Order: sequence, then C-alpha cells, then structure tokens
Amino acid sequence: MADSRPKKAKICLCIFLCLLVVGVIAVVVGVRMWRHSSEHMKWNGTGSTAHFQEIVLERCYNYTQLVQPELRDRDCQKIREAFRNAFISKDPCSATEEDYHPLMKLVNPTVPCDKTVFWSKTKELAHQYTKVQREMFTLEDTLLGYIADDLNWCGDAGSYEMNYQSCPHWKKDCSNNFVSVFWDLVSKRFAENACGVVQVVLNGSISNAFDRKSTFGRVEVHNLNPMKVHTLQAWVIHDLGKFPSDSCSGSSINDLKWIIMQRNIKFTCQDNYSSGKFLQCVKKPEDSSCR
Ligand code: NGD
Repeated sequence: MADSRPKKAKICLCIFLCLLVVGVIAVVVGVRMWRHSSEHMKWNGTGSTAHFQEIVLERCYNYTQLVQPELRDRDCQKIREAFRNAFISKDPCSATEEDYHPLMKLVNPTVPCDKTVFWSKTKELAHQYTKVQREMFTLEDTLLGYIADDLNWCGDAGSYEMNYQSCPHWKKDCSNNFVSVFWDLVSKRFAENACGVVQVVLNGSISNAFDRKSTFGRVEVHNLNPMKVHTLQAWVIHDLGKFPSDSCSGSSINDLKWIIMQRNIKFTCQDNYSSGKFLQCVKKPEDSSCR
C-alpha cells in the first residue's frame, strides 16, 4: 500500500499558500481603501455639494430657459461637462485660470451698461435689490454666477470622482483651490465687462466697509476699465438696529475713493441710500428707524 503522507502534506501546503495569498491580497486592498478614504478626508473645508452635477444642469436650464431666455441657445450639457472637466482628476490645490478657459468660452457675460452691481459683505441686500430692480445685475444674476452660487466642488488627482468628504479651505489649506480661482476669475471678467455707471453696496455696520483684501477690493476694483466705466457709485448701508461703524467719510471709503480716482474713474458715495433702506424695512418693518 502506497504511503499517502506526501499527498496530504502537499494538500496542506496548497491550502496554506492559498490562505497566504488571500491574506496578502486582503491586506493590500485594506491598506489601499484606508489610504483612499483618508486622502478624501485630508482637507479642512467642507466637501463638494451633494448632487453638484444635477444642480449645475438644473440651474443652467432654469437660467437659460426662464430667467434670461435670450440665452436659450446655450448648451447646458456642454457647460456642465466643461465645469466638471475643469477640476476633475486634478490636484485640488493646483487650480489655474486656464483650467476654466473652456468653460468661460461657452459663457460670456452680457450685462448692459449702467446695470452692474458689486457687493462686499452685503450679499443678501444686494440680491434683494436686483430681485426688485430686475434690470440690474450682480455677478450671481449672470449665468455662471447663478450656476455656482453657494456651491462647493473639488476632485482628487488620481480619481474620476468628486470629493464629497472634504475640499481645501481657502485660508487653512491653499488659495489656489478650484472654488477661489473660479470666483476670482468670474469676478474679474464681470468687472472687465462693466460699463457706464457701476454701483457697489458696502456694509457700514463693520469697521472696514471697504476691504482691500476682499474680492471686490482685490479683484473687481482693479479690473474696471476706465475707458468704459466713468463712475463708481458706492452705497454704505447700515444694518437696522446696529450702530454704524463706517460711513462715506470714514478712512476705508477714502481708501476706495483714492484707488478709484487714481484709475481716472469718478467716485460718489451715499450713506444709507434710500432704496437700500426701503428693502431693509420691507424685511423688518417693526424697526424704529422704519417708522
Ligand atoms: O478667496 C476666496 C474668497 N473671498 C471671499 N470668499 C471667498 N471664497 C473662497 N472660496 N475664496 C467668500 O465669498 C466669502 O466667504 C463670502 O461667502 C463670499 C463673498 O465675500 P465678501 O462678502 O467678503 O465679499 P467679497 O468682496 O470678497 O466678494 C463679493 C464680490 C461681489 O461683487 C461678487 O461679484 O465678489 C464677487 N464674488 C466673489 C466671491 C464669491 C462673489 C462670490 C459668491 N457669489 O460666492
């Protein structure tokens, strides 16, 4: 009778090797998955907005079909694709203006002369104003500003997915993230295209109504074209019930006046412009200053 021990030993060795291979594979896959998830969590800012792609497409159709039907021939599928391609599969801290050029080519801003409204620390009020004065435009009343307002987006270098866990924070991680570069670029183009009289709504309830470091102070002011823009009208609005901290005669507005006049553009300023005050009173009619 033949000895079966070598056969048994062979089977045991095979099982051992198979288990070893499976174990090694499991460890490798586990480490990769752990790395992948920790990479997604590595930033300090909030992740991409859930359903980003659907929101972009829906806002694009809403704007081009209902808000500004003159733009109904824009291709929203292409716009969504160009937006996604600008940042997908890229290091989220390496954004450049060029990344957005294909998107910019699909959408050029069209605001009539005398109708541009800038804002800084007064987003809600400026938007209430253009909602009532339908012919006036903030950046968020133009197609790209409308599509991207309040959204967040980023990808990852080695992935076709968006990162919904975290995105770079513009102060804590990097300034050349895709959201900051986008807003700087569209703000620049919005300012370059402005003409005639332009307006800016500033907040007189903070100490620096004009802030050189804000997007308005850093980007928009310097990209107004003096050949096209003849006057910048500033309104300094105080929040109802709050003590005024800055006004047209304060040093920050003087700083703005100086920059604008250096650029050969006329500057005017009005404290608590009545239209702004009316809008605030519609929202808070019980305030004593509204009586
Ligand atoms: O560098 C930035 C940055 N700067 C400001 N903000 C930024 N977000 C980044 N990711 N990167 C954010 O923009 C800030 O947290 C606010 O939520 C918002 C506006 O900032 P605010 O009130 O300080 O005003 P800014 O002067 O910086 O900008 C408003 C002007 C306005 O005339 C728009 O035409 O610049 C245009 N804009 C810029 C940035 C963002 C609009 C937006 C927007 N719709 O979110």
